[in-house]
Amino acid sequence: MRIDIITVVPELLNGPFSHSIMKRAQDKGLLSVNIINLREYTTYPRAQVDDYPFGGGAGMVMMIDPLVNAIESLQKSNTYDDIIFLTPDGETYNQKMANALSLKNNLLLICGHYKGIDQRFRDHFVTKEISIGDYVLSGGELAAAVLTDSIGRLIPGVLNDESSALSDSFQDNLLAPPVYTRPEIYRDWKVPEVLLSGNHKLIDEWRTNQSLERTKIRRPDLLD
Ligand code: 6GU
Repeated sequence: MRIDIITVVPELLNGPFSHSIMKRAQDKGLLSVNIINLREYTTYPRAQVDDYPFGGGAGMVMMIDPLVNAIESLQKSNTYDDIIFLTPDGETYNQKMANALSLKNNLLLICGHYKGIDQRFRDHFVTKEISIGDYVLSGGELAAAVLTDSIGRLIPGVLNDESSALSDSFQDNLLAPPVYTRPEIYRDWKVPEVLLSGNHKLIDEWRTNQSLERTKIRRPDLLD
């Protein structure tokens, strides 16, 4: 799978994919992440990519032409399944969307900045608009990192234990159960007996119950 990300702050995306699971996914050749600097595609002086809004008002607006230049250049060698604009007024992201996107081959993510981007770009190029929650970030980069990580880890072969993505919180609309490791007793806090029993039927039942209880208390909306 290939994920291309267009940004005006490429430095922000240096870290998130260079470590841990995202690094392994790329080393294994299962995921390729390409950061594209929008300023390389502008024809305006001083690498300008934004301008004042028509009609006035606060903030700057990202111009359509650098974005179209970048996309059309990328499209010479790529066909995108989706062109996704990261924006706080997009559809709220969730695990179901991550699952669906992990089945695609080529995604292009566009990071917004300033007051937003020219609406004509959204109307004519963007195929999906996604927000990662009801709060405002300074730009779409952190959201693009969230999408890339959550999608990348679902690609078959990326996680060592294939089943471990299936037991994540949200995969069955339930939160994950509590987990424990050594030591068996720390201070006077003991690991639940059932987990030491070796009885996998009982352990599975306990985990399912814990998941249900946790979900009821913390996220009853998931059970509706
Ligand atoms: Cl995708 N972008 C920005 N700027 N803020 C956000 C967001 C995206 N999702 C939640 N807040």
